[in-house]
Amino acid sequence: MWTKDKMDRFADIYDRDGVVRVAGALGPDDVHELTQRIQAIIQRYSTTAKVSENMVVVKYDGGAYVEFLSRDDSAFMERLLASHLPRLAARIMRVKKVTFWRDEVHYKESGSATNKTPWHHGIGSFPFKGQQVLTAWVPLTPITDEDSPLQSILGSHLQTSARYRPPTRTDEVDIPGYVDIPDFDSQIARGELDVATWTSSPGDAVFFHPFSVHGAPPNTGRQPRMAYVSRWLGDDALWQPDAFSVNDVGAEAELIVDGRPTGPLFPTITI
Ligand SMILES: O=C(O)CCC(=O)C(=O)O
Repeated sequence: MWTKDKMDRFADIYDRDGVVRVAGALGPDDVHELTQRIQAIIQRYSTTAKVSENMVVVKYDGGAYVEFLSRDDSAFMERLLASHLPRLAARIMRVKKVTFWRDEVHYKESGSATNKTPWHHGIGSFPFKGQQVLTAWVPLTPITDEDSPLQSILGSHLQTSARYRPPTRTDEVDIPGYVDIPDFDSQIARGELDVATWTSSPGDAVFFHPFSVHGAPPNTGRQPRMAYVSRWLGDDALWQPDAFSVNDVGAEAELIVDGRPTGPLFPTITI
């Protein structure tokens, strides 16, 4: 489907911008099946709840996250592994193999003024640290300017000397190497930064670097917005959690060997 030249072009754009869109990374059948399954989960829970051993629904005012779908539901894992996503992830990071880490859904209700995603980068909260922790953000609903499109600050992945404190962490914890998140909105308003707004079709994938700063405006549109996110580890990604890292109880302790997750829930795909 994608020639080697085309894949190399995706990797070149990624190296330059820290983010690249690949149209049609998931086919219509995958989009349909994932959408049905995710909608069923979201409708079943009106409050934050544990769905199964690892899977959780976290509800907030204006939306929900569903985390660790593939850990407990093989239908998600099978679709993911059979899709183009792992191979695209490897090509974009220019590595020979990728290890699947986790997946999640970012669901935003329609007609909201408040359910934005603030500017942040992933590395600030990932327990795996390294340059090769790639995110594939795949909308399952059509994304216009009103439907909370993902936005990326182009080239921001080149700033790797400091990690930004996650926007959810307003507590007093201080960790060396972390700084407060800059006022990107003011910098953008002054024309100092280039921002890409990823309006897209269901099944398109936006791949982005762990240091790439991204966010999304609220979903002011008429339909709920659903994005399916999977995260992929390249060679240099190692388990180094700190006090800002998101919880990943399922990957901890005995599943981590030499800094890498092991076992069937963390398959490695070699290209
Ligand atoms: O979908 C969104 O609004 C945010 C996604 C995100 O922050 C991520 O996948 O890291």
